Amino acid sequence: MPRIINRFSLITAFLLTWLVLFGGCSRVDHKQSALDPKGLVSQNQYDIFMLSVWITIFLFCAVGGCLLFVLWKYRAKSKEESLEIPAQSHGNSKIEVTLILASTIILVILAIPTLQGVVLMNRVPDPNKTETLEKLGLDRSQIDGAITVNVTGKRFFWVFEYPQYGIVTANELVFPASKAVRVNLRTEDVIHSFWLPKLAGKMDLMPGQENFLWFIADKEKILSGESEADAMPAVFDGKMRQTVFAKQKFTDEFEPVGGLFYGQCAEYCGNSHAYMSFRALAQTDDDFDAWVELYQSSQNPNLQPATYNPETDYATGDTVLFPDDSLGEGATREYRALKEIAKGEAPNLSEQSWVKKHSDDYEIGKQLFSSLQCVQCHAVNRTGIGAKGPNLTLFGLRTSLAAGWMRNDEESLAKWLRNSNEVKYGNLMWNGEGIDDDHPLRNLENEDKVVDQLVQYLLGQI
Ligand code: HEC
Ligand SMILES: [Cu+2]
Repeated sequence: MPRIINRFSLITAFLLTWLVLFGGCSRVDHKQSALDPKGLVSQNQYDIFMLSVWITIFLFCAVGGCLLFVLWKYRAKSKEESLEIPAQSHGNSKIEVTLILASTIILVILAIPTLQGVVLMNRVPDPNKTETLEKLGLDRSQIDGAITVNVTGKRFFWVFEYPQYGIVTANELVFPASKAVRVNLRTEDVIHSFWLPKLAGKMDLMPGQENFLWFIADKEKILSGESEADAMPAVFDGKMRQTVFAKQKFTDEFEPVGGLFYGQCAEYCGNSHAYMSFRALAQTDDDFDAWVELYQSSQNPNLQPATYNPETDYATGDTVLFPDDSLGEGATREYRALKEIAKGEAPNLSEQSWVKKHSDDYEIGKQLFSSLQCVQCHAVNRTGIGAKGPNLTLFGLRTSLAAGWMRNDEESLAKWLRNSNEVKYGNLMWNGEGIDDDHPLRNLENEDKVVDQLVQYLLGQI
């Protein structure tokens, strides 16, 4: 009987230990898992990791096996034997040389792919080296069409600038799935670390030094048999946001959405470090181009609507400004042409010709955005590249809020605006330089109407 109990408690202890040790680990394909590579560079790092895991398992078995063998073979078989002192010896050159050689060979086996991996991650392959491309399974067009993103880490969010296109955004890195992405890494304050486990691995951002990494998604893995439109919902028309919200009901929920990758700052940088995440959104070439175009027109001051001009022909959908005194003295408001309007044809706001582009709440929210001094830190155009806060152009297309980790919906956004410190402790909107209790942004807690108008304005950026 005691024997059974013994065995039973042993098994229980084993299972409990297992549970404690691995209960915290979740699915291998979880959002920030390096064990679920979906790109060339991350796959390479995964392969090297697995090679070292197998080598380690082999060593564990070999050393452990030898130990068990020796323990068993040379055990004392009788009482007398256990009292005898065995013959003493010291060293065995043959065994020692063999062990040194074996360790060296193992290190070389590990070093070769590791060094190759370092070379791979440090430079985008030369498009003229057909042989290298073939070995990596890449097509020349994937490299020729590479895009560049200048990443700036700031406490506690990310700025993404696309120098080729002259646009800038924050916290969501939109990229074409079939092209290589060069990432230049800079920081404006302390050391951060850019970690995009499923695609790119990890690299530090150092003050006064520019670091680099690159990645290219494995499109087949993202599609996994689905059509492009289903597997990679478009960002520019809001499909990505809808799909993410449909699958993930709460802020902390994770359900995989094709084309959506999670990243994280991986170097402690202050109070809100744990919430300094970001997202990378893979797109088809067409959807990426459409997204770039939309951004370019939103961030191009020459394309902003002008005051109505009786000397101009307007096409259906054109936007112009008309004065609107209901929004304040000298205020203007955007109107959209409902039909083709010839020169001077509809100088007045006839309902058959012009329609208000935005709701009243949106327009008031837009004014509040200036009067409450949000513009002190936020830009809704390209000029804000050095701004203290994230660029909010087309904010209504973003899936996430407060650097990648919250749902960007009306409810979370209102919560954020009421008291961002409660949502993300230590963030530099609430605790920024020069912000004290008198600043308007610290006094929105009970201003439901104002908060709602700001929300309408911000999410209306589409
Ligand atoms: C002192 C500068 C400052 C002021 C003033 C300021 N913000 Fe911010 N804002 C920030 C910073 C910094 C962040 C990034 C916070 C984080 O995620 O760590 C931020 C984040 C945000 C975000 C989330 C952006 C994203 O990419 O997730 C929104 C929305 C926002 N602010 C709106 C506002 C509004 C509306 C106002 C005016 C009431 C305002 N901010 C005033 C600095 C400021
Ligand atoms: Cu950090």
